[in-house]
Amino acid sequence: MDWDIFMAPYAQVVDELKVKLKGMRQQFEYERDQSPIEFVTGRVKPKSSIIEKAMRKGVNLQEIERELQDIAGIRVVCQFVDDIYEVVDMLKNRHDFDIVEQKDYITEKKDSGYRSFHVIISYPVETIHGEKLVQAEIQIRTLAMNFWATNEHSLNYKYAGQMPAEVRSRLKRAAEAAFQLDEEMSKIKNEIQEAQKVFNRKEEQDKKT
Ligand code: 0O2
Repeated sequence: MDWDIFMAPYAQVVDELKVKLKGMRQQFEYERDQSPIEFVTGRVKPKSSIIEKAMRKGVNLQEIERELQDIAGIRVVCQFVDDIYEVVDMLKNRHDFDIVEQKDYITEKKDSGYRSFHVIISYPVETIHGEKLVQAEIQIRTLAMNFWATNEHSLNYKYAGQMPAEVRSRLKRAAEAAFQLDEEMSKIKNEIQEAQKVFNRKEEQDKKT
């Protein structure tokens, strides 16, 4: 299999989705002075990770496209837990892709302590051979969930699946602390948003003068 040819549509999907979701963020800022989307990132899964995941799941090369749903990955990071569900609803209302599956790891966190909302989509991408349906995974999470997941991901990599029990249990406690932070912030969401609106307007004024 020619890897570059195989990966090209995935890279295009990541680029297109980043533009579209960043556009949503921008539109919210113009219309509401604030957005449920804090920032958007995207990546194409590296070849070594694709092969490692395929082997772990017992998937052969011909089945990769169907079985690995996160070769194209987009991450939408929000300030508040409510914002996650607002973003999910907006994704459901779009007509430029279909939702294949959704996984709510917020109401049902993973054993590791991981929280996030995953939406798997089927995205029609134009290639030089015509339209191709490509799966992509959109992970939607709060800043606190993202902080935790990024740190846990690094530790998982460091310990290559052999994480000491003490580190694992600290991570579980940290996941709960991060979630408590989300809950506390949610309680003062309105106040925070009012303050941010005032601040944003001041910045806009400063830019004009
Ligand atoms: P990377 O490096 O982020 O690409 P699985 O069989 O659980 O590995 P599956 O069934 O494809 O994966 O779907 P799932 O559970 O929705 O997980 C897919 C992705 O979610 C992972 O991709 C991670 O990005 C993220 N994720 C899931 N569980 C955890 C977790 O416990 N900790 C962290 N930090 N991230 C998690 P990859 O391929 O594992 O990694």
